[in-house]
Amino acid sequence: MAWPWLPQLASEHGAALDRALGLVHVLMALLFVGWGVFFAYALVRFRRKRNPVADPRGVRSHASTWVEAAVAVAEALLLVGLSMPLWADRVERLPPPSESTRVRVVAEQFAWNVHYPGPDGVFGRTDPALIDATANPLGLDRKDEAAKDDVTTINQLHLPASRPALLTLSSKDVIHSFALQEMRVKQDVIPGISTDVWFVPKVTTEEMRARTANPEFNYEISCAQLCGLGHYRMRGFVTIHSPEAFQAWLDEQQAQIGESAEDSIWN
Ligand SMILES: [Cu+2]
Repeated sequence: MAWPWLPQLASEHGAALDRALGLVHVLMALLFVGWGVFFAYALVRFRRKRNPVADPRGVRSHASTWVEAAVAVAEALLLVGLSMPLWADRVERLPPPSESTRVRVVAEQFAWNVHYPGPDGVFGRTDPALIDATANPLGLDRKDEAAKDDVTTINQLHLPASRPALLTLSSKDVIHSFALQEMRVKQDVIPGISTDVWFVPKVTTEEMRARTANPEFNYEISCAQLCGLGHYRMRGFVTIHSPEAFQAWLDEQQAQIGESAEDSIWN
């Protein structure tokens, strides 16, 4: 079931979230119409002219009890049958790191710092003392063995399609919120806490450009939490590649580290 008012969908779990969202709205619409009709009925049926004397016994039928029970059952089904399994799938059943693309994303006013572990699969050491706002916003210690092959970017997240992306989010300053609307991902980023978030991108940037007939289309990371004066420009970009193109991008980044290491201030 696709709801025409929702943004394009590009992740594996998104369809189930959209379905739950739609069903909750359908139930709420039914309740809204039901209560509205009942209100209008009560205004006419119990008007003063027709009921000069109040009836102390009130309602005699049990219809309203049954309707209330039906609403409660529907709400319980939506919560326990639909929403809780979806939530558990997001937060309890993380994919194994060995089968995922692992990325650290560190939010700050007003940018997204992206950190890949490189071919060794180990994130290099970071140290707040090494942070330099322009040259080394992550405080990555390039002297650490595990850090030598690490790739970092600012506001540019690259991921391969059809493989779980396992992101670890943290913040350098205030509360931000990491939102990828086409992936149906939104997670608050809290200073002092690392939060894992995962999804499987299914549609590459190229495919989405074709689907939307918009050659300029880009997936965006938006900050969904008002985080300061520059909040509006806290915007990153996500490129979803085919697996081969992603590897090519990583290799290219890798080669650049080699070049810049020669005149690097950290060596
Ligand atoms: Cu922010």
